[in-house]
Amino acid sequence: DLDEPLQKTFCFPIVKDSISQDIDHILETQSALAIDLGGTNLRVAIVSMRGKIVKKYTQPNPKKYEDRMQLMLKMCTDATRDAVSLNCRVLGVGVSTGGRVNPQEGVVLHSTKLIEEWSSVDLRTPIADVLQLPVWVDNDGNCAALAEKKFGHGKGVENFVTVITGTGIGGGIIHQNELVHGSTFCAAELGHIMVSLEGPQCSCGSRGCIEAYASGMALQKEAKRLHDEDRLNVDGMDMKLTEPITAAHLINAAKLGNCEADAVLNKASTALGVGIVNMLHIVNPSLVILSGILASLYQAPVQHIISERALVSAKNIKVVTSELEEPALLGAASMVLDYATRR
Ligand code: ADP
Ligand code: BMX
Ligand code: MG
Ligand code: CA
Ligand code: ZN
Repeated sequence: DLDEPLQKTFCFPIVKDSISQDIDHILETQSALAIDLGGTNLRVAIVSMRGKIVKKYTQPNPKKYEDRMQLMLKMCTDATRDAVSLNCRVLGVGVSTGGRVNPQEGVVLHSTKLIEEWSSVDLRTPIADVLQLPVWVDNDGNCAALAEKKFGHGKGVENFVTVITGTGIGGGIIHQNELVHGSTFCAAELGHIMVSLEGPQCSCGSRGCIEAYASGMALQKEAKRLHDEDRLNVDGMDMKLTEPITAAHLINAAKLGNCEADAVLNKASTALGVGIVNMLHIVNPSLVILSGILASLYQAPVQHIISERALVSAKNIKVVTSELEEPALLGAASMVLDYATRR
């Protein structure tokens, strides 16, 4: 066996290997705490520098401000405790949330009915006080865009748009490598692009928004309506009476030949497709990334509607489905990882 100094002198590959192991170690251990507050779920995760979710905690997002803050802080302190035993050094906290967010202040300015009691909420101060860590906050769709840019299909893409389907529809715009926030932090609220003058009521108070046609909640509403009228169930559909009706039932029914369910999905995809054509004509991205639970359902129809209804110069824009497990959470983490490691 060579002793250490000799190894360094004669066996360069071994030395190089140990350096890359050190870098590996840093990339594995330096991590962020990520929080995502959505219309249905509250998630917290420990995320490594490489974008790996080391551990994730999910709870229903409480309806009341006090309960929500309390649960969020409890989940965070539990996660920081677990981080120690998982050998993760937490550098800071990144928060993704529905609503208009001022990222400079770390404040949620305003929310739709999707998250109640969630306007004029300072998130930075209480989280920083409890955890004694720096805190970054942005809108969930914007976070999803950051995640695509750092870890996903948006890597190296200068101009792209992302649309994320959950309870609602979130959006993020990367223009010349930067997020677009707008003059009052209301840019990229892509769920509220309107595609009809009448159209279904949206949780924002308006109507005809793509969120009111194509979100998880919109499909769930339609599924419930068909179910109540006894028109959802078809042969081969195994539905327990106790389980709550979701968008999944509607999709399943359509697959098994339920024409009405199929018509609802068609309308939803068309509304989303037309909404995305509008986005193409405003920001002219080179790529559209769909994420969230319904992304794969919408990818092909949206691509088709673009080919039919976009201006010639925007017809060939590609629509892809995200490969990221949790874009909003990963984007929240990326705000920490990018700032905390900046020299
Ligand atoms: P949020 O960020 O809004 O809290 P999530 O991204 O966690 O939401 O997604 C929750 C939404 O997805 C709910 O509207 C729920 O009904 C819907 N959903 C859950 N499971 C499925 C599924 N298997 N197929 C389609 N929709 C689903
Ligand atoms: C709503 C709106 C958006 C958000 C989107 C997706 C609020 C509280 N939310 O359109 O800001 O990006 O929902 O949210 O105003 P999710 O609940 O589907 O993740
Ligand atoms: Mg969400
Ligand atoms: Ca947004
Ligand atoms: Zn709306």
